[in-house]
Amino acid sequence: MFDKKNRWIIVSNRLPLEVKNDEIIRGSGGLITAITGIDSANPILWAGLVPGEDIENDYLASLKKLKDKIQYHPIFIKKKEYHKYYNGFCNDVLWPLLHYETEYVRYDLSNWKTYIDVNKKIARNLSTLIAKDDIVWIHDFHLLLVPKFLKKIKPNCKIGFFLHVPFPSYEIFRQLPMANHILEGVLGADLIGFHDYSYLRYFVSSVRGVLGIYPTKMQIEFNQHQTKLGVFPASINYQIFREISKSQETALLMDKWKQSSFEIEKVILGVDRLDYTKGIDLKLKAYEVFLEKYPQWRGRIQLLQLATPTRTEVPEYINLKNEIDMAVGRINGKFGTANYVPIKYMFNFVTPSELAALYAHADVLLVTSKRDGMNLVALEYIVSQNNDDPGVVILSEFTGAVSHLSEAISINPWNIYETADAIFHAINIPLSEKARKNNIMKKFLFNYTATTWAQRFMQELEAYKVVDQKMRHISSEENIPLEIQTAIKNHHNNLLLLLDYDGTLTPIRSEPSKALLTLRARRLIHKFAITQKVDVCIISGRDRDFLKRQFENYNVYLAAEHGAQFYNKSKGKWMTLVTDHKKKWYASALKIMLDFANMVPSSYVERKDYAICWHYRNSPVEFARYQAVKLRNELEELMRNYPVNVISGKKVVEIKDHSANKGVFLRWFLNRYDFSDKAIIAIGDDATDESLFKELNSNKGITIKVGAANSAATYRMDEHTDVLWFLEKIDQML
Ligand code: GDG
Repeated sequence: MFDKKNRWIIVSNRLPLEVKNDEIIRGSGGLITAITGIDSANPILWAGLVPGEDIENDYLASLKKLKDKIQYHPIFIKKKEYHKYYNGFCNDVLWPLLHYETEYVRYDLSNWKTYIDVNKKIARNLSTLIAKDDIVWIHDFHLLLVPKFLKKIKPNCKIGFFLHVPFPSYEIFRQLPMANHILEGVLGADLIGFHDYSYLRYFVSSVRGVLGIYPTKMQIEFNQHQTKLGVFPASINYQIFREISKSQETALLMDKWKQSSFEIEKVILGVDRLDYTKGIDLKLKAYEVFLEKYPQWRGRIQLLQLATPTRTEVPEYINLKNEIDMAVGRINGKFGTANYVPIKYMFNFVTPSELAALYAHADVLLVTSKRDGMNLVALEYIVSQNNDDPGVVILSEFTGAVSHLSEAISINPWNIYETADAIFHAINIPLSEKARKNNIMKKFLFNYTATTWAQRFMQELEAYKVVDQKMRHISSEENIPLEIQTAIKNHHNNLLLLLDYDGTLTPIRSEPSKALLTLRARRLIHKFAITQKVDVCIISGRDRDFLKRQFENYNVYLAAEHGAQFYNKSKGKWMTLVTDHKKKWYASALKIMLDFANMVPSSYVERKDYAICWHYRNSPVEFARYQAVKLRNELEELMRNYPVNVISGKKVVEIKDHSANKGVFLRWFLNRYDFSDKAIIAIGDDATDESLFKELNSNKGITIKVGAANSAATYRMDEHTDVLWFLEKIDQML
């Protein structure tokens, strides 16, 4: 069981509360139903955006008056910014794409930028709220980048993410131009939850295809951070729906409904937001087919469709509304009589009691969603049924709910003939069978409530072991940590800088030959190199020719191939530090690697003096990754008696002399030269820098890791641009 004291910070796009004329109004929708249904012993703080100008004071004053178990934390945002982020990106790009409706997608670069900014803003705002044992649970596609931004600021905080909508297949998702950013963003979470296993599977295949990462089991490792995946179907608060359905108000409303339609024997109900994903058009077509095929039911059956308004100002939605209005009019015109209206259609919101009355009144609930993450309406309908005469659910197979509502009649909504027959079947099911079906599903929902959903998710999140990041964060938004400043001052500004190259002094490029120093970096290194007090040593996996070209005229030490070769700046000479075993393994390893280079398009072999690399960063991901595993196995098998290491890096397999190691090099370097009067700082970004950090930590040096991954270093920075900022700051100090 989990700790009931921990506060849950729930984050969603909007807060579920709006202030109108000094009054707080609660919103509706699936996400709100699921979250407000949670009855938890843990204190909950719900954070979300509140768009509007100059509304802070009124909103906060109204919130103060609100009596609620949940605490609310509004994040205020200007309407214009909200519009670009919410309508411009969430609803014009993500919503249709995630629901397979790619023809509705409208890209606009500036809206994407606003989406990034707003996600960043939310993460920053949250970071000021989060206390030590808080657990953060972020909801839905509006906030896909928040996990990454928040993890950066709060690496020790447990962050969960839940997707309320479907995750589409890779072939759809890959169309998204910013697919990689979206995946990288959400992978900042420690746990990602989906309604259905199929969504999880598609997510995994997209991670594989887009990012080229191979997840193991239910876990993904990205940037050395582990993200767990899980299936947690959302649910509703059983008690609340039971209570409303049994209330007097609901009973009165139901009587009213019955009186107004006393000649109708069967009522088919539809409750959907008027959205193209909900398939109301297909429902109407199927109902029309039903009335054609089963004329005996004309005059005796009615479709009661509640379509709640959504995005009413958007052209696509206006068109959709016109289309539905016309179809309803046409069917009513075709089959209606002076006493009979085949479709009762409401484009409106109803109160919870009115909704409960509709649920209780209807004989069949018809859900024809083209895609629907879950569909809570189906769950609400089941729970609201009267035991004496329960109704039947016809449920689209494209909803998440279909996986656990075992007794619903499952249909493919595109097959309108099948749906028409399903209606006929549903209204003819004997009472005992309807009761049996309803009991099974009701029992399931009695035990599996919104609280169970949240507890299961949070339990799993709490069990997640956040790798204890004791590393202190160095950020260009603050100053250089005092301990570093003191260490430099204590050594009278004498300093030895040990700097990795790729990913530290330059960004990682898809073509390694293009990873060159910027002018800013060159100037800095030059400035350090001419100072008597500062020594610089570049320690890289690159070969000596490359380093020579890059640092030709600088007075710096160079360690090439992870320290296999060393350039002594005072003597202007290179020396080899590893024993030359090369003759024994080099030629056969090269032959194997060249074979792989011939086999995998755009892959190539880089020959160094004491190492060989097979690079596949520009090759077809799946195929190359598969071959990389094969190559590694083959090299390990065939070279097992030689003094070599085979390592897999970022889209590279490398075989190298085992004594070429940055830690080993550093030990030699510090023994050979006397740096005891200098403060020593090492900065690096990849796995090969870890041995260097460990060695330097035991020599009381300062070690700095670039990137979010766990590391032996004492400090960490976010990216290579922070390294340049840091070095400039040091330069100013000297
Ligand atoms: C998203 C996903 C997923 C509707 N009209 C009225 C009203 N409602 C309430 C219903 C229900 C909710 O809104 C609709 O929930 P759904 O789950 O059916 O759909 P979305 O809003 O699209 O929700 C969905 C859900 O998130 C949860 O994860 O299931 O797939 O798209 O609770 O009762 N409530 C009131 N008046 C109305 O007129 N009072």
